[in-house]
Amino acid sequence: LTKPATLTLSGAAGQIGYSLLFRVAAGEIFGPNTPVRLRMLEAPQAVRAAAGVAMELQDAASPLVAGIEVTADPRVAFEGANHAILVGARPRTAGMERSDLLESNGAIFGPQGRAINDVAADDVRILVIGNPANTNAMIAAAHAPDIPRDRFTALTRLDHNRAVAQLAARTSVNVREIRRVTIWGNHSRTQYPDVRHATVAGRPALEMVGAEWAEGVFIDTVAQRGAAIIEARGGSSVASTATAIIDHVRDRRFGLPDPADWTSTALVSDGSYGVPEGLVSSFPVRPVDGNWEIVQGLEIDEFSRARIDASVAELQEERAAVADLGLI
Ligand code: NAX
Repeated sequence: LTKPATLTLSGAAGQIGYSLLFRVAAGEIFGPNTPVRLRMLEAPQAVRAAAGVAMELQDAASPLVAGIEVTADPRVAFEGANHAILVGARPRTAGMERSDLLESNGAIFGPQGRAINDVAADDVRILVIGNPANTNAMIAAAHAPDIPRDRFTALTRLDHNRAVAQLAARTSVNVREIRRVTIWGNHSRTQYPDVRHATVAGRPALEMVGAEWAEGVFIDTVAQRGAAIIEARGGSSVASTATAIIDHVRDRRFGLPDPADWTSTALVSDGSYGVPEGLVSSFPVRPVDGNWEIVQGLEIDEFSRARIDASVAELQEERAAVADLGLI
């Protein structure tokens, strides 16, 4: 066995936490040779529920679990953390103004960013799931000046996986035949799922599916999948989100099954593809030495440009709103 990894999960008593923690304990992220210390961060009113989940985790008797701690204090939770997975957020409720939503999330992600900055391990990587995920990641990064920007990501792997699955279903192939799909922009309805560089069993995807589907039904299905699941299931995506979190962290550590492929994550823009620096936007990425690197040099046609710009415009509005509120 190697040295244990320390993973801090916020929102640990929530639905995604309940699905994710048991899979981490079973070795799905770090493999069978790396023990994990689990730190469960919750809001004070849910600490008791988190302690109940911790009891169940103990009862799973996983040989890979090197410790379980429950706390409501970010400075305790992130102490020595190698992986910070930030699920806990203030959800949007009926009638809530966007500024209220951003403000209450600022009150969560600002202090958590500061705590990560001060007490996490030197190699900490941060993945934000709680919505609005991109902007919450930007807020956390703004409060963690000592941590390199490229450590901060927001999850768009679920959108990516949804896009891969839709393309595979449309072309009647196994998902393993799909390469080079991209999610651009915000984890929201404005996102741009892009198959223009994608291949299906080595053939250009666009030729196989046609522009009408790729620019219409495909984009709508992927971008509105979360809403479709809420409508059908009566609750938001939980197990598929846990799968996407596992895929994201595992692939960054261990690499993609095909190194010529890429995946998607939202990260702090360095200005690539005309996305203003500092916005947390989704890009095509590959893991390089444990960090995500943006795949460079892809040709962006007029259709893609307009779709990327539209989603980036939404991110810019969110940034302006949190700047007005003094959150960054
Ligand atoms: P739940 O409401 O079941 O769980 C959230 C948990 O976070 C609760 O237990 C709550 O007590 C906790 N929490 C609230 N404030 C906290 C704080 N300051 N510190 C620590 N914990 C805190 O929601 P769940 O289904 O688990 O989803 C959580 C988040 O994931 C939501 O914001 C949701 O919008 C987001 N999603 C993001 C996705 C993505 O692809 N990026 C997809 C799925 C999901 O909808």
